[in-house]
Amino acid sequence: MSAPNKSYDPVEVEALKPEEIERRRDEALAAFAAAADLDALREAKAAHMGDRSPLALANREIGALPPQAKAEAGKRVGMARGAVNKALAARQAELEAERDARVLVEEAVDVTLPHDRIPAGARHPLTTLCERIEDVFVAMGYEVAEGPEVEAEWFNFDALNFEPDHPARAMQDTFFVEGRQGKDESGIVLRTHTSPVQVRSMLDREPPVYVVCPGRVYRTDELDATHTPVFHQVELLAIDEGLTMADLKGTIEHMVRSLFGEGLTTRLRPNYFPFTEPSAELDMECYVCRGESVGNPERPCRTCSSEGWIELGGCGMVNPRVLIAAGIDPEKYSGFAFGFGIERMLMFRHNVEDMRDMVEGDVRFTRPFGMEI
Ligand code: FA5
Repeated sequence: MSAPNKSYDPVEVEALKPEEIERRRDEALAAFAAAADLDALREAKAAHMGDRSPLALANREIGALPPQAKAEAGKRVGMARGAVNKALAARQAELEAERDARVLVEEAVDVTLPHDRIPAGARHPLTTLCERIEDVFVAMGYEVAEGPEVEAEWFNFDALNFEPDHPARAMQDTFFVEGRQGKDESGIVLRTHTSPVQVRSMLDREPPVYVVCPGRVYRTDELDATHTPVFHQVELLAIDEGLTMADLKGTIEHMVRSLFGEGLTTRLRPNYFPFTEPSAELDMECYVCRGESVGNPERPCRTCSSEGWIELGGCGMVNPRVLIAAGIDPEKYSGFAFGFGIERMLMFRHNVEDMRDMVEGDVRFTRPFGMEI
């Protein structure tokens, strides 16, 4: 700001000359008119109306004028600033109206369109059931173990004590990826059960071994209501000193009660598997009728077909020959194993009548099970 000056004529101060004020005013008006959007207008406002703008600086010069000159200079600068302010407000309103109109067009939402055209997926109940089963065993101190789906014939059959001419080795039961090249060579198969993971787990660890092995398995079965060529099993293996069938039964009973309800019992029926001795088929008490439908035509039970028992899977004490193949001393250690199908369990747990529904990948099947995690 210039020093006060009594003989000072405002017209002589460069910044206050009428033509200079007019020029600054016109520059501001042109800048506002040229601003294409609100951001550009904000910049033009700072340049032409801000504290350091020419008209603001000219306004400050007025203070240094002699009193008689102040009024005239003040009027001139005031009118110019008033015009600039008005133009700014008008342009601001214009640009805001333009923006609002554009947003209405660009961000228009057609509320009549069908919503969720890409339906949200859902986790497959086979996956969530598998995870629940794993959780039961992890809580008991078991470790989750996995193995390859394309498996050496040795792990799938030989190490599990299947004789070379066992019918399961035939092409009509097993998908062969590569046949046996020589007499002592192992072929390659799509694993027909999760039991090869037993052998892998024993070879990978020192006893005691407590593993739960979930996984996909393959058989040359036709797809029908109760069979699929690709299905899931969970395998259980415990190797320790002094384990007996009682430990096996107690462990499975704990699983059954955790998944289906307190107080349920299990029963063993003799069976044969080459890799367990003795072997058994394990049934659980029907969790729906708890046996009350047996011999009671008034109260039939769909879940167990009024038999009172539901078949769960195969089990037994690990055959000493399998322990030897996996490098474990059968004199010191014993073990039990159990394997069952997850599709079958899902069927009786949720009244799914047709296994084909599980493999079709239709979200209308999976969605009612919810987004369980
Ligand atoms: C076995 O696979 C043995 N490895 C189980 C085992 C493990 C026995 C450990 C002893 C010790 P099995 O062939 O019975 O057993 O099959 C087990 C389960 O797989 C059956 O109970 C059934 O639930 C399921 N399963 C078999 N074939 C199919 C199929 N085609 N589709 C769906 N589930 C099947």
